[in-house]
Amino acid sequence: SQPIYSALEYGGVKITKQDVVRDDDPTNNVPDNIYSKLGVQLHRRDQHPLGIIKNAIYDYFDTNYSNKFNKFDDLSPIVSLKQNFDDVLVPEDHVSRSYNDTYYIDPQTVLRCHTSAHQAELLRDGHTHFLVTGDVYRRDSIDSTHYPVFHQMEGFRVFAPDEWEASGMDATSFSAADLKKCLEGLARHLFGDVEMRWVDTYFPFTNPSFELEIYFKEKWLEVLGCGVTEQEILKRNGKSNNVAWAFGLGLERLAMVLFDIPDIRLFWSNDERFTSQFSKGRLGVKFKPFSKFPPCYKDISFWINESFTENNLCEVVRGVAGDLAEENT
Ligand code: FA5
Ligand code: MG
Repeated sequence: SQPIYSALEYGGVKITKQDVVRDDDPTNNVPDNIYSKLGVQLHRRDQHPLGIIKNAIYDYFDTNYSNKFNKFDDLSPIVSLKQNFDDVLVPEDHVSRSYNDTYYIDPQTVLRCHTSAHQAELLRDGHTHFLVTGDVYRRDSIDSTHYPVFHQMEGFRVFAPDEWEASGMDATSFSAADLKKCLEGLARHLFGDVEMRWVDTYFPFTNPSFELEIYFKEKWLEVLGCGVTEQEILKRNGKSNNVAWAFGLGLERLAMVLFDIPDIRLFWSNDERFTSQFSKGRLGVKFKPFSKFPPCYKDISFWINESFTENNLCEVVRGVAGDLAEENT
């Protein structure tokens, strides 16, 4: 179903089309087709592959961390520049800040390009274990694994000093080891036995930083970024004496692996041949491809009399269709 422009609501806050798209503002680069994705919230539909995978990840965390992780999936994707970039230490001259890469509503307001935009506020609110799921927006190219609107889940865990002191490791190594163990466990929970590898990378907000790749359809597919949180972020938000880890999962990428979905564009399909293949809580389903063309029904009804035989009808049909006509059902 399409969102109704005038009725977007996040966490009880109403947002109108004018709040997002302003025709007279040259700094606004949010096109209508992107605006129409706001408020759809595929990740909150229990029978959609993104909702199913979100719930499966929740199960993993609830089971392994005795419900300690607080969950947020309704935070507004409209955030300040400060939330999206400054709060997570993205440098002033970083490409991700450009109008070419990010959707700007006005010079101080963007559509979040990652769920990391919510780390600082949640830390300040006193949360030490949290998961944030949401739609994120990037002026990215479109292909089978990239789409300008996709979904991420942020995970964040803060440790108290006694937790790493007992381990005999330094705080950073302890946190990195715990992070990798957590995410490898998650991958096994979702996929069972799967080929995966860690790749070192860079993020402004973590150090060290890693990406996890999974082998899928003869290629390595990047499914998440993560790392040990920069101490500066903890310091600014009242957690100077702690250490933390964070991750950002690409939910479509994980769902593609789990359900064998070959193309990211399918997640937006309202076609019943897609939506009817998934149901709440069912992880074992493998996607069955269908024609790219919309369904098209051409039925003919007619009256018959007692002298009708099936072969009479077949002859009439073959007279028109030739050998293309195959089966009577
Ligand atoms: C980030 O967005 C970081 N905020 C993740 C993070 C969080 C790192 C916390 C450290 C700590 P990245 O741009 O790599 O990182 O995106 C994360 C994941 O989102 C990717 O691994 C991929 O799975 C997914 N992703 C990125 N771009 C797209 C896209 N255009 N379409 C679909 N999925 C995408
Ligand atoms: Mg990446």
